[in-house]
Amino acid sequence: MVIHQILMSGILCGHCAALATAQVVLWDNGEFDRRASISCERDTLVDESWAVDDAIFEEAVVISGYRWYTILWEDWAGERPVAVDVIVLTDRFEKVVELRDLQYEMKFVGDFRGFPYYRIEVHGLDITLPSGRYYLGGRPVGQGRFQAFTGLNNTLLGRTEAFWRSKWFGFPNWVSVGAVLGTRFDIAFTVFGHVVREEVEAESFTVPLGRHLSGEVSDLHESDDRYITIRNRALMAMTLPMIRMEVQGTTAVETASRITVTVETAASNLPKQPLQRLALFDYATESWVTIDERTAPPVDTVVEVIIEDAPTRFIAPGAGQLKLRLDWFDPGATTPWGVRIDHTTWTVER
Ligand SMILES: [Ca+2]
Ligand SMILES: [Ca+2]
Ligand SMILES: [Ca+2]
Repeated sequence: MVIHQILMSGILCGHCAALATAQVVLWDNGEFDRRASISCERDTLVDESWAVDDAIFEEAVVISGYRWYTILWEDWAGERPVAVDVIVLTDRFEKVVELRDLQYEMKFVGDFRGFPYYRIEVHGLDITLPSGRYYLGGRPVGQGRFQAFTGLNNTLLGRTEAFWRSKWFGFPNWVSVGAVLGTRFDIAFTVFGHVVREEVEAESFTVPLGRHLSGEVSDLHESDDRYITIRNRALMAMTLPMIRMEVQGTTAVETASRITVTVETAASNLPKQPLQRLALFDYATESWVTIDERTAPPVDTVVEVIIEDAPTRFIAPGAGQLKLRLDWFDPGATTPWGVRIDHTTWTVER
């Protein structure tokens, strides 16, 4: 297998103003189900307690927001927390970051055992994490009075229940909440942010030119020698390719810093190989942009094209659609010929 890598540059684009950063739900552990809660607070009657629970990120992410539920014991006499803290730990409980005294939004949701509970949200965080499993927590900060408890639920998502630590209560090391409460619980929390890098698989394809012989869209997902095969047909026009395939995918990334297009293809072994051309659809100019052109190889060959020049124009605004076009031109062959496509993918990076 041969690999060609091309770095695209110098394509100018006047229509590619940066779009607002899209925030998506990276992890959702569900709502507070009003069964249990645990001390999670700082500078209240308690020096400090932390409750954390796990979230798994399949891709590298940037966390921008965190939401959880807090019961304010005795309603803090109507006062509000002065700030909140957010913590992120590795899956071995090593601290990645602890952000203190953050601004927050708080909304009354209901009562739990006679005390009000609130949904607290922190936004504007900028925590970049490699893919993996982490423990996260949030807590309000008081002024030496009252108490605060984090709302739990029994979804038991991730790989473990919630964990808790409070030197003040005699638990200086992390313990599972089940060890403290007698029942296993998760924390009800949601993590917001965006993925740093997304592998986008083909969702659909069409063969506007040529005859589709075999293969379905899932054959494009892996380099596994399972192919889409297409044979030539008569030329529709001298200027058009004999074989054309268009592939579509969808990304959650709205503003990309880089798009890498990877294709693995081969053409019949002919006296003269056809020209293979790759193009991406530019949604800003509504036209196709050629990103690679080469003689089609007779054996499976990977072509990787890196687009760093305003790649966001290749993503449909709002819908997130990507379109790739593969063309093969008349090689002047007198016998039937064809191509096979083993793999097409986009890697979209923020
Ligand atoms: Ca969990
Ligand atoms: Ca192959
Ligand atoms: Ca394949």
